Amino acid sequence: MVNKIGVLVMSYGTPESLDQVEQYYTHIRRGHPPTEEQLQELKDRYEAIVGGVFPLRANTDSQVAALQETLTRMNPNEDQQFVCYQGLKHARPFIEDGVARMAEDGITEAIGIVLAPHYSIMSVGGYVKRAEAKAEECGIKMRFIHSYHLHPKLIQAFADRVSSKLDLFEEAGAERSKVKVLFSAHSLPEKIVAMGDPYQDQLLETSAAVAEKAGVTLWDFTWQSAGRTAEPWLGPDILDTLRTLSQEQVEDVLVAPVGFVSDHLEVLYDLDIEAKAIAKELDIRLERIDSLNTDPLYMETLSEVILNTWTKE
Ligand code: FEC
Repeated sequence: MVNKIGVLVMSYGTPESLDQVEQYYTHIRRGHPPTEEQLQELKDRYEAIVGGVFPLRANTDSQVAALQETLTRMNPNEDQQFVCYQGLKHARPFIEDGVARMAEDGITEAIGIVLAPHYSIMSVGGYVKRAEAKAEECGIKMRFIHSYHLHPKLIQAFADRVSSKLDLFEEAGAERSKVKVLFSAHSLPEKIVAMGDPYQDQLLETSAAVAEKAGVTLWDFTWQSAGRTAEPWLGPDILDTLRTLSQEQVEDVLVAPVGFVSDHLEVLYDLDIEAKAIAKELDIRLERIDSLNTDPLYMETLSEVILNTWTKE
């Protein structure tokens, strides 16, 4: 008999329509509803990217489907079958819904992975805590992958994207070695540093590995998308970094958001609209690497990490 193993594939989640933005934002703010002004500002950002469509939903669906296909193809053991379930942090199906569905299907053993390569207690840690609690309630034995930020196929996938965008700069007449590559990721509150959180170090390790693979020497790391709260967030923010680069007479910048794996608001708005507008004012040519989405190398990264973790433990 084939043994079915659940794979809880966790991602941030996004609303399904503009009507759901308030509920979604309230969930992100741990039950505190946003003000009218904050809500309108977020709706405006969604409308600006694709006119009220929420690309992260279709992208997560496609990633989970592609992962299922890749895992099935790469799984060497015919006696066990890996079955993917989706669990979102801030929207339906919630992480708890995904675990409950596994239980309904009779799954007793599962593994959890997040569609974000770097660990922070405030990001991946939050996903894992919720999945663990629900799994315990449902009697499912679960193990988790906390990070995979240096997997060679992930590094290769990012490096390929950096190289192909540098080709475009060259074709447009720029000197390849003078293009500044800015690796970026979602900022988090500064307090994580005092907590000894590995998030920042892991991001720098990914950036250095991608730069090396792509033969890039002129690079830096910057934060983006800091939350709109009073507490200090990790900086510098990309908008400030662009201003500094302008003072240093840098004309060509390629941003590589290595903390994200798909097209969504933080990439399509914060980089493609907001950062590009500032770059234009500063006379900087700013381009962005394509997102991984269902890149086969990314799907193989996830599959290998899942299969290796499963057989090792
Ligand atoms: O396209 C979409 O609909 C969703 C895009 C989206 C992704 C994403 C990823 C991460 N976040 C992380 C941390 C925080 C913290 C706060 C926070 C707030 C927001 C808000 C929106 C939002 N995030 Fe997000 N995040 C995305 C979207 N995020 C919208 C609320 C408005 C705003 O501040 O812009 C602050 C919460 C608080 O108020 O306490 C912290 C991290 C990631 C990357 C890892 C992951 O994917 O889990 C870390 C995608």
